[in-house]
Amino acid sequence: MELINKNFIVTDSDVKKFQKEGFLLLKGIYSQEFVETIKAKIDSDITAPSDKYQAGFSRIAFDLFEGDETISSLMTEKKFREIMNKLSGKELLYTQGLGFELKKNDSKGFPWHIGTQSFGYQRAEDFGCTIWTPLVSIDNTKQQGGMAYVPKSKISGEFLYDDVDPVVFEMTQKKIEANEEISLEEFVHLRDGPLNDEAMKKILDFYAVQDDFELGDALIFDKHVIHRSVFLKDGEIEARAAFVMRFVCSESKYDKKRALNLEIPRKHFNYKGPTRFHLDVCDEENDLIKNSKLFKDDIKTRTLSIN
Ligand SMILES: O=C(O)CCC(=O)C(=O)O
Ligand SMILES: [Fe+2]
Repeated sequence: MELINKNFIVTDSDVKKFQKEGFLLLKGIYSQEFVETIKAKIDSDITAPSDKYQAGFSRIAFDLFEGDETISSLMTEKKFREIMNKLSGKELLYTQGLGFELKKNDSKGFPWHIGTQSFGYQRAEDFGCTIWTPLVSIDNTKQQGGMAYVPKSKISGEFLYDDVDPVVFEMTQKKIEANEEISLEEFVHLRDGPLNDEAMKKILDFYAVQDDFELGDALIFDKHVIHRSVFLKDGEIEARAAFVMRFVCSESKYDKKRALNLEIPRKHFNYKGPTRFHLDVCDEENDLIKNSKLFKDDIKTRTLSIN
């Protein structure tokens, strides 16, 4: 099967744009066959969310398509590796596949956020990025249902990894230890508020970009890009699923404290997280993520080396 379209190219100005803004529309990157294959497979793998944070979706999945042949073929395809290497300027490591589904007229998806969960096992300074692929076409003049994202040259989400996330979890832990009253709603507000309280939301909405997508198009965005789901309005399309792949720089190291932080609210409020990946991927602070026991059988496939 042809996975990447033969005609797809990354220009030097694409690279510049991606480096500056943190995201890039990959117009027609995938073959129709690839998209159809993923679309058919994803349907049986995504399920109703368990976690408060994923409740905005009708169905989700983390750690999707482990060992899947189509994904392995994509990761080992020369052209795909060259594209990823050229855009990021780095050797990348494929970490996780995810699925998110919005049901029309119903699912809110995620408000403005960064990858607190998906990049929450990696040091703040290490590079990470996502390829987001919608499995229906997205028309912003009609039903919408895509994503909105803010150029990091305007507002970067770096301060959330560096400052806000660590203190929100620390503050929650301290309140719990001091037996102070903290409700789940309050925690959710501490986590979502910095990007979604009134003035910040207004600023982000003002600078937001929303692309249209045809089948075969995808969006690459790095972990500093602040983004949100866009509501799927009434219309012909019943639901919008998206397939998501996460990548980290192959020299990334484990941030154990950040990973364990994610468990603080889950333990206290007694709800289940969507994945154990951040807990199982490494054991010790600063372990190289590429040496993970989770990757021991397929590290060559996951490492997008171009040599
Ligand atoms: O598909 C969506 O609406 C959200 C996806 C997202 O936030 C992500 O891939 O990081
Ligand atoms: Fe996200």
